[in-house]
Amino acid sequence: MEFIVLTIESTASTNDDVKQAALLGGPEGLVIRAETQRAGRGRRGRVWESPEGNLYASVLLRPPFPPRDYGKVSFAAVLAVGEALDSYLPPQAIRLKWPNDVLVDGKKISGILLESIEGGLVVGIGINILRKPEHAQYPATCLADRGTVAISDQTIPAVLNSFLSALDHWYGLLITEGFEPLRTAWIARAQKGTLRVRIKDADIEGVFLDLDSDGSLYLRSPEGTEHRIIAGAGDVLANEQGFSSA
Ligand code: BT5
Repeated sequence: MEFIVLTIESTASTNDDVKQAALLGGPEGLVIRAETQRAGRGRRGRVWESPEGNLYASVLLRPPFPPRDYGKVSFAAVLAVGEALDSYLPPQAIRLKWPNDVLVDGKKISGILLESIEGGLVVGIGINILRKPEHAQYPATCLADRGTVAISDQTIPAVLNSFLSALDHWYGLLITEGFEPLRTAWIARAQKGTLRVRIKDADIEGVFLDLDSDGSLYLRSPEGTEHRIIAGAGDVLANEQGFSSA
């Protein structure tokens, strides 16, 4: 895929900018990156803190498959973030947490927000490079805290470029071969152990068992019951390190 990257200084949310460009007929592969966001957002209306020094970008995709399968693209994006960060962190430091978190030593370094639009999908990523929220509800980290490579002016564009080539790879594979190769790669890097998931008003705690062929999570509760949590239906609240993302 051909990516066209536009970099702007400040915006409300790069996801909104790409959505607007999509409505005007923007091409697949359009990427808008901002140095800072005034109204960066996470899932379900949560705030994504977006000070200068980090990566904030959104990519426009026009998947050749039906919207019911769009959720699988978040696994392509998560795998791509993991790979983009690999060369900056100690081996094994990165873990992928269901459904769409990237953790370093159990702390959140990145967030992914997928929003579908008529005829397309906006994939927004935030990666903490120099700054992390000091008072986040849950532990957060940034590359500068944990990285093994010095950060320079070139780090943000370089991380974005690696992310885009890895996204191209995993998204391409999803189109040509289906979800299975992504499922296998995701499980290999997954945060396992005990997770807690909120479904509507109830919390379910359990040990990670598997990822289903549609991206759903299988957990076994302490009483031995197996639960299947459909991607998008629940948020993982905590694992044994006490990390929460909801
Ligand atoms: C996410 O939401 O993790 C998705 C974040 C997506 C951000 C990108 S930036 C480019 C594009 N434009 C946007 O407006 N958004 C996308 P969620 O899983 O709901 O996590 C949000 C929670 O993470 C918050 O409630 C905080 O607890 C925490 N948080 C906020 N800012 C953070 C940061 N910079 N680093 C780590 N954690 C953060």
